Order: sequence, then C-alpha cells, then structure tokens
Amino acid sequence: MKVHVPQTANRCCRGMLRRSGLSLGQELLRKSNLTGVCWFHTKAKMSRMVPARRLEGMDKNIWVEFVKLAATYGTVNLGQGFPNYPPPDFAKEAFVEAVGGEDTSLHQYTRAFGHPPLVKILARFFGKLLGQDLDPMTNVLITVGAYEALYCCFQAMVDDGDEVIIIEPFFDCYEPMVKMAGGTPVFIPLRPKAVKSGKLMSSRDWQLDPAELEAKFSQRTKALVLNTPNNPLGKVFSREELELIAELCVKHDVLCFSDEVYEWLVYDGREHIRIASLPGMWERTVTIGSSGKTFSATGWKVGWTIGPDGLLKHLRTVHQNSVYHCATAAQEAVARALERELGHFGAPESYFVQLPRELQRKRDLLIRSLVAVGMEPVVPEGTYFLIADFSAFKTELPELPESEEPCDSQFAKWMIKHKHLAAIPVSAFYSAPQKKNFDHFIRFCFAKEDSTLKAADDILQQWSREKAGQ
Ligand code: IK2
Repeated sequence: MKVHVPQTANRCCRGMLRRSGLSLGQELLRKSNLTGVCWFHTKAKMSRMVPARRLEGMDKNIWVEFVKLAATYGTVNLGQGFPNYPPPDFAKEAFVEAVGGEDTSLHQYTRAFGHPPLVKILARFFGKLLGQDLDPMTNVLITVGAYEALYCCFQAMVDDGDEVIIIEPFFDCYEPMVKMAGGTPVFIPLRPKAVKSGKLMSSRDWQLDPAELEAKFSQRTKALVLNTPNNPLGKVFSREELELIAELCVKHDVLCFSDEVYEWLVYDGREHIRIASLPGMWERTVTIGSSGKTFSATGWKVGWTIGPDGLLKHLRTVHQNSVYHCATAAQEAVARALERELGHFGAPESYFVQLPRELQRKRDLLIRSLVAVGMEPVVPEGTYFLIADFSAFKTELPELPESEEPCDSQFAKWMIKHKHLAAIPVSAFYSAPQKKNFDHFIRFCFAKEDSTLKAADDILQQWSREKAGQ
C-alpha cells in the first residue's frame, strides 16, 4: 500500500515512512506532527541506545522464543527443525578427519567464497542436476548456512522501494530480511482446497491462484522467493506450478531466490524440480542449499548458493563485507560427503536415497499418532515437517484474556507447559494480516528418533484419553 509522505518530513523520516508501510507510517506521521521533525531523530537525541531504524519491529523471533520454552519445560521436542539422530557415518568421519588429520591448513582460513574442494564438488554435482556447465569459482558461493545465503540475496539485490513476492506460508526470516534490505514484501497465500470428508488433506491441496499471483507482479517487483519443498507445509511444487512461476518471472523480468534446502526430502515418489533448470530461469535464479538439511547436521552451518556469475558477484560483495569466510573444517567435511554421494548417485546405498525413505516412515508414524487422537494432519509431500489442525483440542485451552496473540501460539505454549510436547505455531509462517486465518494449525518436526516419536505418541494418546474422560 502506498504511504503518503509529507514534503515537510525530513529525508530520514521520509525513507522510514516509505519502508514501514501504512500503519507504522501513520503512527510516525502522528508523532512527527507533520512538522518535518523526525520522531526517530528526536528519540535518538534522547538516548544513544536507540537502535538503527531498520531494526524497528524485528526483535521477536519464533525460534529464540520456542527453543527457550522447550528447554525450560523439558519437553518431547517436535518443534525446531533439526534431527536428533546423528549424521551418516561417512559424513561424521569426514569431519573428524578434517579436524584431527595431518592437514593443519584445515584449521586456518580458506578461500573467502568457498573452500576449493567444496565449490568444485558442488559445481560438478549441481552442473549435473541443472544441466549447466558450472565454474566452481564464479557459479558457487559458500555461506554460513542457508540463512546467510538468503541474507546475501536480499542485501545484494533488493533496494529501497523494491517489492519481493513471498508465497505464504513462508520460512519466517524472509519477511524481516526483505525489510532490512529496504524492500517491501508482497504476500500471496497458498489456498487449501476442500477435500472429501474422511480423507486426509495433502500439501498438494494447497495451491496458488494463477490470476492472484500474476496480479502481485508490478513495475517494482524485483524478486520472488520460492521455497520448494516448502517449510512448514511440506508442499513440493509441481512442474506445472513452477512453469507458471517461471513464466511470470521471465515476463516481468523478475529474479527468483529459490530456497531448496529440503531438496532431497521428497516422499511418495514425488520429484523435486529445480526452477533454475526451466527455460529462461538459470540467468535469473539463485538456488540455495544447506548441508545442515542434506546431511542431517544443522549445527555445521554450511550452506551454498548456485547461480550465474552476474548475480553471484553481488552476493560475494555482501559476503566479503560481512561474514567473509565459513569454517574450513566443516567445508572440507561437506566436500568429502558430497564426493561420496556423487559416487553413489541414485544407488540404494546413497544417503539421498535412504534418508527420504526413512523419513517417510517416520512421517507416517506421526500421522497415525495424530489421526488417532483427532488432530488432522496435512500430509506433506516433502521436508521433515507436517502441520496439523488442532481445532478438536481448542477446548483444552483455558479461557484466556482477549489477546492479539494468535490462538495457535497460545495453544503451542500451553501444550509445552502442560503436556510437555513442543510444536511450532503455524501463524509464525504468515504475514500479520493472514495470521488469524491460519491459527488453527501447529507444525511438528518428524526428523526424530523413533523413541522420541513414541514418547510424543504416548503424550498424545494419554491426553486424548483424559479428554474423553476415561
Ligand atoms: N530455509 C528454510 C526453508 C529452512 O527451513 C531453514 C532452516 N530452518 O530450520 C528451522 C525450522 O524451520 O525449524 C533455512 C533456510 C536455514 O538453513 P540453515 O540451517 O542451513 O541456515
């Protein structure tokens, strides 16, 4: 929505008003008294502790809040997305060798834009997957997890006044990162189709409306963020859906930041399609990956971007002036693990073949537990998350005072404290206007040992019996 900026406001205030959207803009106008006196500057004079304007409204973080809650109440933790089983032996051994082996250079800095063995193997691997001849030095950039990859994309390519299309539900950091870069997020929801009663909904039933999507593109659209398979829904975008997105990106000359961190985690024979492989998309797409998700080692924080040099050179500028470098030993370990995987590509002993098979089994275990107690899961085609409708359990919540806090957030907190089971409220993956429309879902992570899933099942069944008054 366009914000009216009075000529009287000074430059600082005008920029802030443009960036912050209507509601905050109006508030600032009120505080600035339309006199041109910048409220932020007045405040700043009062205290050196006032943070930079770009931090306005960014202080809350769902992971910080829920990780703390889960730890405080000693829960069975199906909240944050990390496996509680170990990475595969070959990856662990590669890390141990990197840290404890003869090559002491692995304890020192390596090439800023990526350890040579890692960028080389990634170029070979993704060259094959994307049908491109990749130069390891210019088409690959190593980052501190996919988080930094996303940050580099937005900081490098999004300018004041640019719009970025984000498909909802979305991984929560996209919105603050776009705003911190000075851009305006433009949201488009995946809309759930009604399913026949008695049938479980699938993440495939959540779809974009093509006309609604097209209407989101404007002269100011700089980029679209795609996340397939999608966190939190588990949706794997089909070829037709990706072709529609690609067609619009090409037509409107828009970039695509494609977050594909769950690329190997697809189920029921579904195929993960890389949008950069579609016609006209390579030159406008940055593909983002994560060894944390790929090798079940989220703590290693090795991520990557793959794309044309014309885009990646700008991401390198952000990287060299912020993070500069990622842990060498971790990069070496990921390089060796990918080397091993390339040698077994598509074979039964490949971790990328075994992991999704194992996770599909875990997904089905959790689905059975939830269905048995009357929570309605949306069956995910990918990722290691599923969302479940907890409406049948809403009555469990005590009468709470009128609150702005979405119902799912209140419910998830209550469940952690009283049932010692952690999940994440799905409203955290929505923009403010949509939160209340999707606040009857919570997200569970099923990348857990069977014993953890069994412990969750015990809690749910016991709770269900209590609820039924048995
Ligand atoms: N992109 C997506 C879609 C992610 O899900 C993540 C990791 N999220 O995990 C937390 C959770 O949802 O519970 C990232 C990017 C960041 O990946 P990395 O850990 O490689 O920085």
